[in-house]
Amino acid sequence: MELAAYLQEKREIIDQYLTEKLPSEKEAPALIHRSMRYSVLNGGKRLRPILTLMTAELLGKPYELVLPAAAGIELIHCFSLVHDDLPCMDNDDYRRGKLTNHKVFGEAVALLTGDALLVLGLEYIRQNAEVEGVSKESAVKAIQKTLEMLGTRKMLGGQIDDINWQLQKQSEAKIIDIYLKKTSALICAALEIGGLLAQANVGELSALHSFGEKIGLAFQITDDVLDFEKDKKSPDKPSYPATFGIKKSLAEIKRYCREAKESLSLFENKAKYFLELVDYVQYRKE
Ligand code: GRG
Repeated sequence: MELAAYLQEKREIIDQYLTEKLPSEKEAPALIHRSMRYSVLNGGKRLRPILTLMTAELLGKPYELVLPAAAGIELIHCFSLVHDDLPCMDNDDYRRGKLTNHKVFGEAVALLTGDALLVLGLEYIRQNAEVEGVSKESAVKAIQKTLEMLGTRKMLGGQIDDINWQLQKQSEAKIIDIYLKKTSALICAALEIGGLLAQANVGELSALHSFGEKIGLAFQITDDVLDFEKDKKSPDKPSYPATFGIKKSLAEIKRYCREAKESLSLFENKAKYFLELVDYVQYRKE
């Protein structure tokens, strides 16, 4: 199967799971449930949960083994986007081509929607312990890994550094540190919980972590290049391309993509879709 068809198939699996499992808009308190569904069922690429499903398959297990956890990771991603868009953070009006949550529901509801998605995301990951074939021990490890990747030393820490990023030039090492935390950490969680639930060994887990860090960096710099090219006139938001220029950014994306591929060498040709996904990240235009 071609990568595009594979991604589409997996995206539909995630979308169907979330559509069925998220609390209905009719269930009280209806407002928060409507708002949660608004910010989840809105056409995201589902890259992170797809990585969780892909990891199970890479390890020779069916994707069903990790489906609740994959959906949980997507809810946590959606939570981070709702909060990131708030006026007190990035103050964005649009997300996934639609008005941001706070533009539709107001700031108080958006804040609580993010909270609700985080809590429910963690709950879905916990529910993966009930899937047949998953050991309790690996389920606990998956929850631990998720919490580790969300805390102040990882994703939350990256976001606080990002919002305090002043207009003055930051060192390259500092910018990379911020990207590793705010973007790579959740991608690493997506991969590593897939690995833990599917009984990956220590070497495989470490390869998945390294892949997540590199692909996360390439993904975030590409995201910033696309933003920068769209809105060159207002580089009010500091970023890698705003600091180091497009040419260096593209060279670094290429390097991180090459290193991401190298991280998976122990999986040999089983990692075919992962390697093709790296090319997709390197050349994506949206
Ligand atoms: C973890 C407790 C805790 C707090 C989170 C708000 C926040 C703190 C972090 C935000 C981090 C953030 C928004 C990083 C940007 C990551 C990024 C490149 C998002 C875009 O991802 P895509 O392109 O989006 O995969 P879609 O819409 O396709 O899902």
